[in-house]
Amino acid sequence: MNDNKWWKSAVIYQIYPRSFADSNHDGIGDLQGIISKLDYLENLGIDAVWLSPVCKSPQDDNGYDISDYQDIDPMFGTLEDMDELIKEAGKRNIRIIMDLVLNHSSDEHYWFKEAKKSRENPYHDYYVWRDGAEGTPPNDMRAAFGGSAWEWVPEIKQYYFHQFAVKQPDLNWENPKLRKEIYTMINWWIEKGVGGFRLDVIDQIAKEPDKRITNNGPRLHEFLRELSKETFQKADLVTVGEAWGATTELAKLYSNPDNSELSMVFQFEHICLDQLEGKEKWDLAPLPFLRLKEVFGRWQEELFEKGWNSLFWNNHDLPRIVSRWGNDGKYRVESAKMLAILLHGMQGTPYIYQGEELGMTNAAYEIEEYRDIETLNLYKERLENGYAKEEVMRSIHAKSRDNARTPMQWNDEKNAGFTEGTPWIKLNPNYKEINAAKQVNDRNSIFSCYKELIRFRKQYPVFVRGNFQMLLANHESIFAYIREDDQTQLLVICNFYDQTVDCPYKMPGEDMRLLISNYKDTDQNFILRPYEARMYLGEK
Ligand code: TEU
Ligand code: CA
Repeated sequence: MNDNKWWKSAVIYQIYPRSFADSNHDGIGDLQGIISKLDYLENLGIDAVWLSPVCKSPQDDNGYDISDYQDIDPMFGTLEDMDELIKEAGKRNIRIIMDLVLNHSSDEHYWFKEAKKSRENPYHDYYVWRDGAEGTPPNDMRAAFGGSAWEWVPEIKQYYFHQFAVKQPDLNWENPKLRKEIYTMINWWIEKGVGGFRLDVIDQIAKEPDKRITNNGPRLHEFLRELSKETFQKADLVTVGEAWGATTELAKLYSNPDNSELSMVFQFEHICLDQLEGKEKWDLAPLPFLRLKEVFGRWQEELFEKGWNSLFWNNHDLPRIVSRWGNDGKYRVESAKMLAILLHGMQGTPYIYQGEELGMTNAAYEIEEYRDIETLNLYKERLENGYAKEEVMRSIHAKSRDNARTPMQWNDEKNAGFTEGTPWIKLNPNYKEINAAKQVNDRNSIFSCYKELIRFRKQYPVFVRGNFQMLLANHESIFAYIREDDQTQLLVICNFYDQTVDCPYKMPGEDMRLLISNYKDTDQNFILRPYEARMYLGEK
């Protein structure tokens, strides 16, 4: 059973290696760069680091296109560097979580190079092939990064299926030989001492393209249970699956406390709210605040004692939260702290994406500065389809994945201390103002707020095991809730907007004390200032 697992009181920090810290001046972050920043992470107090992919890759999708699962890309370092990272992190009680990309590989993987040689090749069946005539793919399914999901290979007169880029052919999980090969590879990483895995688009592995099924295929949970039994269950690991198609019902399967599948999933219901219904993320819609509360409340309540939540605002695919649901101008500091306090009071395992703990913001660049394959394809496609350039740029500024991928802002010196060379992507020019050096020793910084929130989760069991009750569910600007276990009550009250508001919910009892807030003094009359957030704790 999963009841006393370490990852239930853990806070996990995500590193996007190419943008974190560059040790050898080539402008790209690397493993030695990460090692040099372990003290920073130890100071923050996190328990584990999720590393976006560092395996060998042509980097068409920044490492989410792997050509060798058992080697490190030379750009990031060597296997020896990886061993050193695991060891050095371990000394600081930090575990290393690898990113497993199992839905697809790179077309430069040995398996695919073999697979496309002939229909008889032993690796042919590692991928998803269909017959068809040139120019007439099996069906009109589209790939996530634009274009058809089918690519013609003239040598063998077949199409292969790819849900993402052309250079990311989908792996065929129907093939038991492939599955076995994957388990061997995972067990090799477990032997190396990693602390767990994040599983990329795991809900898409059981695709059935003939039925136009991409995620949540009929065999998905069967595959997951086999995967877990053959690998994860052999060690005390954390596993988190990326599942855009997860509902609370499905999440209870994935994160079943019997440990038969995964520890938890990333679900995206709270993330997809600011887009037009039935459209793409680029089709912007204002944040529906009441729905945000409804979504969080439902996930908190439904998974209570039946599964486990992950808690996150950000990752390498998402815009910066302070620019999205906070205020990256006048109230940047207040709103960044408010969003942190709101999320870290909930039940689940919180994830912090690099720079979030500093309140890093979106970057609004000219198109030439973007590097992401998804953004570049989108720009081309929408212009071809007659969209106005200004409109496309507005979408890109709001939603491009590169918003999260600008280099980490360490200090106000050259290139924000990220590299002494030429950075692979332009720095956000606000690094003079927003950087780690300025915040680490400032008790009122966003960094210190995160640090305290991490500490509370270790100190007060109510953070881990308390139930959840939404307060003021229909209030138009306040997000408030109570967490409770047999001994303690935790109360969180947040103003989500830049207007002062009178909070109708007054203190439940005088014995509650203020744990943390984002203003220096607290108003006893419960008038909440712009983005004001308060967290109270009381013994029952
Ligand atoms: O992301 C899955 C995914 O569906 C995203 O591409 C998402 O659709 C997009 O970013 C939002 O529009 C995972 C990885 O996190 C991402 O970085 C990879 O590009 C993708 O899988 C393919 O491996
Ligand atoms: Ca480097």
